[in-house]
Amino acid sequence: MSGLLNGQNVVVMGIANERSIGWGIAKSLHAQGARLIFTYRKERSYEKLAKLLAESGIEPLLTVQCDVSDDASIEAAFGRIGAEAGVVHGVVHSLAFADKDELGGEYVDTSREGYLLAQESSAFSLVAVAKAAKPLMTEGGSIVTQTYLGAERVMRNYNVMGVAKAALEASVRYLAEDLGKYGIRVNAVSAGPIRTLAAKGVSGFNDILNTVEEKAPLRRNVDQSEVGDATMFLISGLSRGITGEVLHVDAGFHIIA
Ligand code: NDP
Ligand code: N5H
Repeated sequence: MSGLLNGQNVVVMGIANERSIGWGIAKSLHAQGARLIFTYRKERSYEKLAKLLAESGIEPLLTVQCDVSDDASIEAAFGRIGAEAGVVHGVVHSLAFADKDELGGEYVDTSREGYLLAQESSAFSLVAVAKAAKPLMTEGGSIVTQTYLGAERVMRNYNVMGVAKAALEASVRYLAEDLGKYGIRVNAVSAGPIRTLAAKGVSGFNDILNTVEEKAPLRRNVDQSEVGDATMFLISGLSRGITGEVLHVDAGFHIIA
């Protein structure tokens, strides 16, 4: 089968279940012939992922645990990836975390602990992963992360995560400069709201979806397959001239005042 990613080893981090954006991305990468390596944190996520892979007939090159808030875990995971895959061509960072208590009320009330947890899990994790992947990306390649409009604008309740995503997007630019000389590109996809586990229990999520449907140029929301295809494009050589970019996959919502 001919695909844009034949012979390419791509690491996908952050699948919790069938709704995960990471799963949409994995399907798009698989459709283009990529060899996939998965990382997960919780055993529960591993079980869900194993079932999804079996159901969809995707055979992973490797599945390995990686908690991005733990340096030793990142080192061990990428050590195994290096040993089993040799070269890595792509990395998809599709994970974030903030304490639920920080995702409501006023940003001014953010705790030191909550701020640091969101930054460590959601922004520094990209830096740590890029550092660990770099020695394996000997043929050049592409790193793609997932962000949200709350990095650029004040969105109700997004609070500490908005500030973490702003750091994530700035990290994309600094990493793009550092890694460009090795032929490694670094970009972000800024997705519109999608109902996933991370979004679960968010009060007013329906209102957010309705606002997008009403105001976005395309008058609808986006889904995981659309974010998956855009991420696949950024992983593939079709985007070879693009780095340090934040690509909005949001039905155009971000252009509307
Ligand atoms: P999911 O809940 O499906 O995925 C979140 C993932 O983050 C889980 O797989 C979780 O793994 C992982 N994770 C959290 N903390 C850690 C950690 N310390 N180490 C390793 N993995 C961790 O949600 P989404 O698919 O929605 O989220 C994926 C990305 O997309 C996130 O960056 C999110 O901010 C972003 N995004 C989401 C939007 C949306 O509307 N859903 C919109 C724009 C961006 P585990 O459960 O195993 O801990
Ligand atoms: C403006 C909004 C609504 C406010 C929502 C904020 C969502 C923030 C995302 C973070 C990642 C959610 C989060 O960490 C939830 C955890 O505290 C609890 N959940 C979990 O532990 C589950 C089990 C695991 C799988 O979740 C994680 N993260 O590991 C933003 C929304 C319109 C769009 C959105 C939902 C953006 C985004 O960044 O995800």
